[in-house]
Amino acid sequence: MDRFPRTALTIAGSDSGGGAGIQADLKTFLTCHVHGMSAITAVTVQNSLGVSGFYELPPTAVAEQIESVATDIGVDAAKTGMLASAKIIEAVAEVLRRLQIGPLVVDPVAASQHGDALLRADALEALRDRILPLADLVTPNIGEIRLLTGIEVRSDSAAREAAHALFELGPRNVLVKGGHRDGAAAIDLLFDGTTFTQYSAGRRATDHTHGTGDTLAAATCAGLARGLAMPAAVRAGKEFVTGGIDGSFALGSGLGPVGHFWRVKDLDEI
Ligand code: PXL
Repeated sequence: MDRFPRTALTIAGSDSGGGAGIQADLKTFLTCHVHGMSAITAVTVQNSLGVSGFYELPPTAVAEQIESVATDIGVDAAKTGMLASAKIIEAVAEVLRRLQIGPLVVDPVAASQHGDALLRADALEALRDRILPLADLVTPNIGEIRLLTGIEVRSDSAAREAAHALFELGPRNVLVKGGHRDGAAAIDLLFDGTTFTQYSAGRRATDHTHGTGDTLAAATCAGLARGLAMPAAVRAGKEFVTGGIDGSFALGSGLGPVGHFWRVKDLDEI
């Protein structure tokens, strides 16, 4: 390894409540031992009760942040989260492509856990056509799969059908997340166009799951930045988010966040 630590870039929205978005990504990067960098796409106004609004950055400001860090510091892996609008998506896709930034994890964020929109309705097509073909991994939940493919994932066979349909949209790997499905286990399915790999974790009885999707994608991105192959990076991501859900906690009067510091040692001594 020529340089330590490795670097990871998140291209995402700010969550003022600190549980999801850029804030979740940077905390995850830290605990997964990579140097985290950020290109902010939008600033949400939110707390544990939901998102009451968001302010987009100009698309050029988003692209310039990416170009600035990529051309000086270097990016060992990147991830996208909330991309907000078609114009931001176009600017992000252009710079990612031109500077050949990757490996790239795409979390196709469309809405918050409360159901508040984080992607404008007219931006879905741009996400599908401009960003997914650049992805080394796309990590949709069942709601995002419905939006992107029209497939309703209620069974294992539908999960496989969705994986095939998403793969046809251009990413090198697809992770169909089962966290929002029923069942005793939260099963995620990785598909590389040929082989399926299953990742299972017992379902946790908690409502405090704000930021789980971001955390899984960021931890997987950190694994890729550190040189792990895709199946091992996803395993590391799943392990990290499962520990985070075990360590999640109530905060405010709504949905509490994933506990990002569960792997930090000696907390009592600080
Ligand atoms: O968890 C998806 C997500 C991504 N990005 C931002 C968010 C959320 C959920 O609330 O606020 C900025």
